[in-house]
Amino acid sequence: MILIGQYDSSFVRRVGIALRIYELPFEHRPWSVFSDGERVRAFNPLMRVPALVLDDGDVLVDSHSILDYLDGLVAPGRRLFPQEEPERRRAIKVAALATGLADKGVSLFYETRLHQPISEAWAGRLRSQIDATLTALEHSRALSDSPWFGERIGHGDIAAACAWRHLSEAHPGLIDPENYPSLSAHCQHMEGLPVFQDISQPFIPPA
Ligand SMILES: N[C@@H](CCC(=O)N[C@@H](CS)C(=O)NCC(=O)O)C(=O)O
Repeated sequence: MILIGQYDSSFVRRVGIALRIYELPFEHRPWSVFSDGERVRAFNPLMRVPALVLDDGDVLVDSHSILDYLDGLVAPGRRLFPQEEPERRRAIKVAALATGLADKGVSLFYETRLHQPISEAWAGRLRSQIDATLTALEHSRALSDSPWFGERIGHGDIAAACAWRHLSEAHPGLIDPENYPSLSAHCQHMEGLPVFQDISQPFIPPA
């Protein structure tokens, strides 16, 4: 398998971390959606990352779809979503909120860095969506011990930490960790894990 995209994308990173935890061998092509846009488009008409090229040449896009496929490659007991309800739906909800949060962070970056003039109404809406979602994740995280669900980390834990890192680096000063103490501690802990240190890249703004 070939994973396309840079690890400064929280979406690419969550897929890379899952591939590593699942011990699935893959090649990594750290292409930028801007400077390598046409190379990315050859694999994904959306010109978006992540894209995962399978061994038969088929290409999966969108981190959730990719992880759904990868989960099917491993035994149920190793999957990174809990298999029992209600933990499963709760973890799926956390992952969805975290990836939605990352989407808002990406949109805010594009609005403030790539769009002239900046729409303050749109940027303000994005900031309020980011704050409300961080608050919801904080409440959820504060209710759980470590890890968030079950006995080991899962897609929800990973997605939240990847989104936090991207937001912090793409929007310095936007997040005040003191407002989200449980979430902040969670993300710090995750970043200390070997797999997070290995599958990582500081944020590189598009040229
Ligand atoms: N919902 C998608 C979001 C992927 C996404 O927004 N990727 C960004 C990089 S962080 C991208 O490729 N942006 C380029 C563009 O949309 O033009 C997923 O979960 O994979």
